[in-house]
Amino acid sequence: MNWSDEEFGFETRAIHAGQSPDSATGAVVTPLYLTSTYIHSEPGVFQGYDYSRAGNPTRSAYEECVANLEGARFGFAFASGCLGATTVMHLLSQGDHIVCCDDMYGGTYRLFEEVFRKSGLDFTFLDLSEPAALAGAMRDNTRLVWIESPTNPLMKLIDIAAVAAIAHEHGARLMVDNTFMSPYFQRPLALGADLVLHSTTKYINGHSDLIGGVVITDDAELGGQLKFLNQSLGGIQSAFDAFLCLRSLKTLAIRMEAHTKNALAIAEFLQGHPKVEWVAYPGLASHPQHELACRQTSGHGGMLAFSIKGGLPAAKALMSKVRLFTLAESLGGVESLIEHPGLMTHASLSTEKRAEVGIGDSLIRLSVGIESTHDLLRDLEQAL
Ligand code: P1T
Repeated sequence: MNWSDEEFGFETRAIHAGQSPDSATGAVVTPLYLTSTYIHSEPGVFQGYDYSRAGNPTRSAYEECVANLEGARFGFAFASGCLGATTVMHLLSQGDHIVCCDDMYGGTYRLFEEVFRKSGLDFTFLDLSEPAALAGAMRDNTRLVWIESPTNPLMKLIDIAAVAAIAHEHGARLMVDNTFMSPYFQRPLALGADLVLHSTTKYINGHSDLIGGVVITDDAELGGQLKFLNQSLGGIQSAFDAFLCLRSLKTLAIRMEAHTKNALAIAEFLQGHPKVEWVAYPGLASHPQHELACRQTSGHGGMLAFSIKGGLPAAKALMSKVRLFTLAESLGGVESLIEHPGLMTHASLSTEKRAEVGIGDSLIRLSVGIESTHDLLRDLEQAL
């Protein structure tokens, strides 16, 4: 069946794309194929699968479904978001230059600066909230532009269509880390991006019970290269984790709506609280790029950042007083999390780098879950 987005809505495709009843048993749900290898009827002749690093039916169904949701033909599931990023870096060669947004997940920054710079790749990090800044950073050897939108943790937005146009003018490709929005709210490939990454640890799986990543493209050449790299580097997602992600996709749409409803209520509450300096949530009219958020995404998601008055002591006091919000790294799960980027997710950045990007001591990040709105508000109110 062709689950085209012209014919079927997101929710339908999230439940059916890449999946049909099992031909051997009639099982409605895609079975979990726990096998490393597959029979050959004679040497070199097999029924589509020969070895699970190269392909596994459960993983294939999931890869097809998640790629479909991003409006693409090719998806590759990895053991983590970082392994997806690592594999993308292997599309490049020694001496190539990459331009990245300056505010990004600390682990991705560390991977680029402390691993791939040593292998001869060159990186420039800069604020791309104004896309025109990109043109000045492009060089003859720039092959890739790498952005998050919204950025982690400051929730800055980047105009994907504008950045794609500048990257392409200079012969480079654009990668968008779409982890915060999920394909339900933002479709970077339709805006001109060439590649999309998700840490599926977050919204795509949504239940905080696995680590995973996926890289998606609709470009046949990139798709072929990624297939080769995924098989050669071997950073594949396990069949069991692919099974869980495939199941989770079925509720992505309703989860994202619930995350957004709660996050907006919390952002509005925090914005009006005397102990809060500022709140960064793209769904608030006070967000400097609210207009872009409304144009580029169909919803604002569950992530927000805010600055508390009183610096680190006040931030620590709040994080010790919450009862429903769990003090933990990660995001995108059904349960609400609170964290301190400077001491937790972005601790791998030097103090100077954090200051330069704007990740201060009073910055707190929330991943708003899908618990009762009232309970979440009450928890923050008592803790503040
Ligand atoms: O943790 P992993 O699945 O390897 O994904 C890395 C990653 C990539 N991109 C973004 C935007 C991310 O937020 C992450 C992981 N982030 C966290 C663990 C965090 O708490 O921000």
